[in-house]
Amino acid sequence: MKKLIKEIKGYELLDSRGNPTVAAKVVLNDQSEGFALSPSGASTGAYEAHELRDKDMTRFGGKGVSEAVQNINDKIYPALVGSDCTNQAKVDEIINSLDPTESKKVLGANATLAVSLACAKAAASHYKMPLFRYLGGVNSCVLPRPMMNILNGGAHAKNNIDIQEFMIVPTATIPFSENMRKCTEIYHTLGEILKNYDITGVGDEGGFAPNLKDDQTAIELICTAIEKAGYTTDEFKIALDIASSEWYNPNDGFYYLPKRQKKMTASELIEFYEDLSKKYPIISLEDPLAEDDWSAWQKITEKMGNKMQLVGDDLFVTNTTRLTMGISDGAANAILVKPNQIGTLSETLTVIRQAQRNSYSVILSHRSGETEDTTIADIAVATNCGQIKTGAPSRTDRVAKYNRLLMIEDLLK
Ligand code: 2PG
Ligand code: MG
Repeated sequence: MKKLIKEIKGYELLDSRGNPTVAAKVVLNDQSEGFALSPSGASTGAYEAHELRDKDMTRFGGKGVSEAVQNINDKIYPALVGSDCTNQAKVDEIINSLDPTESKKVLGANATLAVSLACAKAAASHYKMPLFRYLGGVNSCVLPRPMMNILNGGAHAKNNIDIQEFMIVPTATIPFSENMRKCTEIYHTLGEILKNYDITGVGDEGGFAPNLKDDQTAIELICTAIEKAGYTTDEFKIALDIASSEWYNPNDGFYYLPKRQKKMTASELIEFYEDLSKKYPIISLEDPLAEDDWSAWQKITEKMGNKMQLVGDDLFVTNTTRLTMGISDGAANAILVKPNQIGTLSETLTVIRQAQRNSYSVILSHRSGETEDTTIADIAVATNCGQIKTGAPSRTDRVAKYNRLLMIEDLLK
């Protein structure tokens, strides 16, 4: 049969930070091919699936992925050869059956994801379909609103800003290309404004990385950029990824902001967010509280959940078990979806369905260490999730996803 898997090969390639990453090629009997790369995070959640690194200090400072690549060639390939590539659920079930651990510790989620996505791409190519169409069928029609990260801090930049991501979000849902044009204009306007500041270049996701008086100043400068570019804060809102798990000490329950050297309680943080949301046009807060601070998450959801998108990234790690806890505890009202946090396409699609059934918003997301792989753009359209987070309009690893969406928009016309 033409759609059976004939060959799988793993590769050790590089990501946008110059660290090794896993890629996989899947070839079918009819010579259709799929190729995919896994990304990698800097501010990873404690409950993410396991990213397998060699820890051999004589190669890439210990970050090599040759073992994960070997797992593809020696374990996954023999198990999948001859399987029907168009049965994604079965493919992913076979991959998962090779690893008895919940977190994919044996194979590495970087190995499993690359193969899982490459299978889907080979199947799409077999049917001569764009990936989003293969995954979503005729119902794939919604281009996502970009949550564009134009100012970087936290673990993604060497400046003095503690909040990790400052994003602009258009309130208009369509057209995608117009939203992109306007967001890009605001990005460049911000760049002009920041020429008068102490700027350290750009961060991992292509956003500017200035040193500023405080984190609030970043929000003020972005509001100025929106207006200077000719738009209003009714047309463009602000979203923040606080990435506060990076600040949290589970032993004493305090949050330590490393750059400002500030110590805060969860209640003080919630007050700070309430205050910010009164002053600025903020519509979305990601990881405002830490992955283990469930009671504080419940509190913020109760207080702010009816007027604000509260996004669980480290909190949910694209995992149905953690999302189930959030749903039953009333924690957050949105989920960030990163396929490499869970390690297969099927599990990614399952958590998206679970979120959508339970009225949690879904945002497809890149990682801070990215590649030219654009699969998240296709998944966003396939699932009609409506929002994507994939960095600034700067650096090819970020722009590749936006360009893919521009091409999908054209295809859908
Ligand atoms: C996040 C991501 C992507 P990282 O925290 O949302 O922006 O960062 O990949 O470093 O976890
Ligand atoms: Mg995050």
